[in-house]
Amino acid sequence: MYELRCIECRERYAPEEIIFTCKKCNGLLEVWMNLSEIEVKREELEKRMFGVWRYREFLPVGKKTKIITLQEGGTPLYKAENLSKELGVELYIKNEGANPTGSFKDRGMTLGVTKAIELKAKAVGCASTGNTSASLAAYAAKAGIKCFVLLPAGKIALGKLAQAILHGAVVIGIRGNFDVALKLIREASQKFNIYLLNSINPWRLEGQKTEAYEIIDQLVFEVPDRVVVPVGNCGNISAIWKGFKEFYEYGFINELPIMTGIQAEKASPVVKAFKEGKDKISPIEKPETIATAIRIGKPVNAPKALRAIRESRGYAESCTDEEIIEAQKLLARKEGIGVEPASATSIAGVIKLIDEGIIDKGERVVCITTGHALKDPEIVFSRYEKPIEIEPDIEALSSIITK
Ligand code: AN7
Repeated sequence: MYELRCIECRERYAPEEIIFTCKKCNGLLEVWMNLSEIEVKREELEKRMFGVWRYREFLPVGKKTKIITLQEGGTPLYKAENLSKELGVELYIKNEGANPTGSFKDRGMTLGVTKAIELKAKAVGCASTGNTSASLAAYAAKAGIKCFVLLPAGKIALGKLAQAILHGAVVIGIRGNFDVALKLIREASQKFNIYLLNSINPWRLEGQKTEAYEIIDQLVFEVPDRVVVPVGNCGNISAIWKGFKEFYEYGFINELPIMTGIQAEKASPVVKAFKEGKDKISPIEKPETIATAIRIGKPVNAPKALRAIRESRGYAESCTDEEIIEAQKLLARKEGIGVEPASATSIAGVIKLIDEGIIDKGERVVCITTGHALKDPEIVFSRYEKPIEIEPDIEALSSIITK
């Protein structure tokens, strides 16, 4: 049994209702699952294919529902041995770039688009800084349903834009930022019966909570000290925390990790609210960062993220664009893991928090890297060394090799 509940006033709503905020108090909604009805053993889970649907009993879809899946999840958890030595912590990387469309959004979309079909929606839509649109476009294609995506014009990394076009979404550039685009699609989704699949949709987050389940699985049911997550619209960190809490409540684990959210300096309303001890963020009207995925000034799920951070006795910090690029380079060149700038904020955050004494030596830290490096090739061309071009003779080549 599952239903929707308001996180503020606890009002309940039936799962069939298409609703994204509480009718009484306008609070955010979350899916409540009756975990006491679930009966599944660890050994049973371990027999199944590794990925989102391994945890079928914990996912709120009807028993007979047809699942729209691209075999998402099941991403690697790397032990970052070189960086661990350098930083003095036990560092793991949960590489969400290894998902079908190259980001963690796929976990949400398998659930969200399955729900859309269950609710007999004829079209789906989202606003996006890029990855959400790429993912939704692919899952809508698989489901055979129409897809509208609204993107801040000129501010989308090239790979993501290409994916949305490739998978046949109706791609609409908005002359404004993500926050403006989200407001517009929320209005349009009501007016035109488009099923909204931004992370304000609580069903989508149910797919993303499997990031936590998988980390526990991969650490052989041990709990890391800390999980570090790049934060934009605040859906993912909230979903991951919910996943850990559910495995705790179910009895699979008996402790919880510290949640740590990292934002880009000029798009960091959550960090500001956290440091000022506030429950609500003050929106940033003109967020700016090279990490375009998290160029968000009014994160809709901020109340959930702030709770996740507080409940877990966690922390929030921001990093500059320079620190983000340095971290991206470090991960690429010390560990062979290519991630997009937004993802590198988690590494940049760890480095900063070690310096600040927030992260202790020897801590077991899991960084979520949310999207693949190929999403944003332009950043590499503009911020890294240029390739060398020479005449095809051995003299010219020698001078480079022996330099
Ligand atoms: C690579 O695609 O918001 O805090 O519209 O693409 O759950 O928003 C992307 C977000 C981190 C932040 N890393 O996650 C979108 C969008 C990457 C991302 C985030 C995003 P949330």
